[in-house]
Amino acid sequence: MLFPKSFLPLLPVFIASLVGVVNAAGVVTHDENFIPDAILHITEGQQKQSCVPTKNIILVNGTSPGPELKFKEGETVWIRVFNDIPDQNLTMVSSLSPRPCANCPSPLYEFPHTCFFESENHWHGLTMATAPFSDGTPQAAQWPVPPNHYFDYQLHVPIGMAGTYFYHSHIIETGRPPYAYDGERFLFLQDNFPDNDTVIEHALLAQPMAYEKAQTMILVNGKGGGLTSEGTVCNESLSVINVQPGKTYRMRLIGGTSLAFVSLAIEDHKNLQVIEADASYTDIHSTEFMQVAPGQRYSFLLETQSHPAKQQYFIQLETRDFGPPTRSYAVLNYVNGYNSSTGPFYPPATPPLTLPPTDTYFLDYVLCPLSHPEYSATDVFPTAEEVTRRVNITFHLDITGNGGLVYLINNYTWNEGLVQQPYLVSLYENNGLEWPSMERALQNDGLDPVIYAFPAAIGEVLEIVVQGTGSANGGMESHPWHAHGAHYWDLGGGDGVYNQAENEAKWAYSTGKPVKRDTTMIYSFQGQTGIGQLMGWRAWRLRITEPGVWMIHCHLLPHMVWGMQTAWVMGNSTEVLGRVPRPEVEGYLTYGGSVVGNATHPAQPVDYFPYSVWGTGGAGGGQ
Ligand SMILES: *[C@@H]1O[C@H](CO)[C@@H](O)[C@H](O)[C@H]1NC(C)=O
Ligand SMILES: *[C@@H]1O[C@H](CO)[C@@H](O)[C@H](O)[C@H]1NC(C)=O
Ligand SMILES: *[C@@H]1O[C@H](CO)[C@@H](O)[C@H](O)[C@H]1NC(C)=O
Ligand SMILES: *[C@@H]1O[C@H](CO)[C@@H](O)[C@H](O)[C@H]1NC(C)=O
Ligand SMILES: *[C@@H]1O[C@H](CO)[C@@H](O)[C@H](O)[C@H]1NC(C)=O
Ligand SMILES: *[C@@H]1O[C@H](CO)[C@@H](O)[C@H](O)[C@H]1NC(C)=O
Ligand SMILES: *[C@@H]1O[C@H](CO)[C@@H](O)[C@H](O)[C@H]1NC(C)=O
Ligand SMILES: *[C@@H]1O[C@H](CO)[C@@H](O)[C@H](O)[C@H]1NC(C)=O
Ligand SMILES: *[C@@H]1O[C@H](CO)[C@@H](O)[C@H](O)[C@H]1NC(C)=O
Ligand SMILES: [Cu+2]
Repeated sequence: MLFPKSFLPLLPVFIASLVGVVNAAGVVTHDENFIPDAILHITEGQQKQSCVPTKNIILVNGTSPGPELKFKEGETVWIRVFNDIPDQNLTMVSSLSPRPCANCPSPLYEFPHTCFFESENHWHGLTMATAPFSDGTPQAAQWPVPPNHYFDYQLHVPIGMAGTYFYHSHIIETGRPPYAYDGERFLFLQDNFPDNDTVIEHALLAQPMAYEKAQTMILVNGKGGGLTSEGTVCNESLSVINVQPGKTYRMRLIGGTSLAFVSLAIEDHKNLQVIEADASYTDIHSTEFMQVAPGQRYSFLLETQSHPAKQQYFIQLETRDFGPPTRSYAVLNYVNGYNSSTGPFYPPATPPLTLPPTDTYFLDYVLCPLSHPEYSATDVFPTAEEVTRRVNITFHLDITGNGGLVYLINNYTWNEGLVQQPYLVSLYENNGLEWPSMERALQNDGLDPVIYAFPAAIGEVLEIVVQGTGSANGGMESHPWHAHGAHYWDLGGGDGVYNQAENEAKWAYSTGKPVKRDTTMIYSFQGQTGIGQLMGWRAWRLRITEPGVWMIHCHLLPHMVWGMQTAWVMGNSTEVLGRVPRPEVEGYLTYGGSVVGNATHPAQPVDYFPYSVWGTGGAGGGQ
């Protein structure tokens, strides 16, 4: 067991070793003798997805979704990502995608103003495992990768972090998963818009806002068919999930959509046994349907029938909350023997299932962290008494004078003139961007409005309450809130206003216990309230242990575009900048610096993990 059972006793050691790490993490030259653990080529290409006509989308190794990546716990890996898009910058983003940035006035500005909508590529949820400049958030942590260059991302997967992460099928294997199963299958969900990213982005940012179209439908592993948001029938061939009778499969359900909330069930297979939520193992919780929001991941065990009455069963998926209802399918295909069909299969004429309306408490207060010491969280759930500070993220959708849309956080909106560089770069350079002030933050519910960041000190135990308020017309939408930097203990959510004592009482009487998650929901509940009135909340607890610059944001891409995101600076300057000190950090501080490689220059990244407190884990260098 290389990974500490608890962060707390180790914390002083952690900080001391960070501060004392000078010259430890060395710059390495990845010349022609270097072999990355995985290679990905990002391109843009014309593709037809289901019933949406051919348009330009982002491809990973020529496909969407991209190829699967699998790593083992304890391993340190290098993933080389080539930006083969000739005229666009790229980052493996926090949110969803390999992100080409066509017209980004500044990296900070660019975040709410570009370039996504093709989803699949980032180190989603794998936050503690990324080296400081490998998290991928462009405005927070790093410059984008220039065209025709590559970047070597270093990831380390601590023991105890097994689970389903993002990047299409980017999973971490344990040597011994806590549940037995015969195989695993992916259900990677995407949504599919009639327009390309450039068109959508411009329309979202137009004054007045001009994007009114909904996602056409849901894709499962890149394919889909059924009922589109225009009300038309889309008769395209479906994804096929092959299974054997009488077996148990781990189904990995990944919410790779950019807007759609999805409800899903399987014909004649009513016992979906949830065992993992956002990479945290849970005790088994049985449900007849799943609900998955953008950014969320679940695993459930599916026991197949021993003597199936037929060979194909439909997996039925419907969108919820945004846009007109759509319906899509995949096929659970029993491969019973020599005469089994492998398709193609098409959508049924009538839906075999009736899916429930949105459950606004889906899996809340019922999941329990897996009660097995070897797989339980590495820190201990902080009680209400341990909380040292409450922070509010209070959001509000406003309509500008010209009809544009913008999200305010704690009454402030991002001022695009503020920073011309990624936060972390500015903090190193100390050129104009001072360290966020806790004094100012305490006067604004946790936000320093001058720097537009939430500061936190290492060792604090925060209760973060994300609160929705009625928009400029009193409306309230659903939002999946996602945190980088660490998984938080999820305290549930509800209608109205958060009340800690009431919520504690609710936990005391519920069957569940808080689980460590990274993407959880604020639902729209009644969908309407007074303008500015609090309505809908989600509460988290978090021990601040990871120095760095991290994002916490809504995972709906249009909402991110409208500013529904927050930057967090955790730790003081010694702690944050000490992770990779000068002079090693130099190559990261300029756009196109020595850290990126190209045809004539090898990449020279910092080899961060061999020297880190996480231990060398795997091979410490990759191979
Ligand atoms: C992506 O393509 C490259 C080059 O063709 C190949 O070397 C690499 O293995 C592929 N990556 C994956 C994950 O399949
Ligand atoms: C996106 O679509 C618009 C309108 O069809 C087109 O003018 C533009 O060239 C497309 N952009 C890309 C990158 O494909
Ligand atoms: C890429 O990003 C750099 C740094 O922000 C910027 O100067 C450049 O114009 C961008 N290039 C493109 C094609 O967007
Ligand atoms: C869908 O297309 C398939 C293959 O062309 C065809 O066999 C099937 O009858 C079609 N279904 C409907 C409802 O049109
Ligand atoms: C296919 O095989 C099953 C037994 O596995 C048998 O019951 C069925 O009749 C076969 N179907 C055809 C079309 O041969
Ligand atoms: C935001 O502004 C409203 C109205 O001016 C005020 O009532 C509220 O207290 C403010 N919230 C914060 C977090 O400052
Ligand atoms: C957070 O919001 C609640 C509800 O509006 C308010 O009572 C509280 O004062 C706010 N600030 C803090 C630091 O809790
Ligand atoms: C940051 O905090 C550490 C630990 O408390 C302390 O040793 C160090 O001096 C602090 N650095 C700054 C710049 O305040
Ligand atoms: C390759 O990288 C080197 C070093 O960053 C740079 O000087 C050179 O211009 C780059 N070549 C191309 C074709 O971009
Ligand atoms: Cu949102």
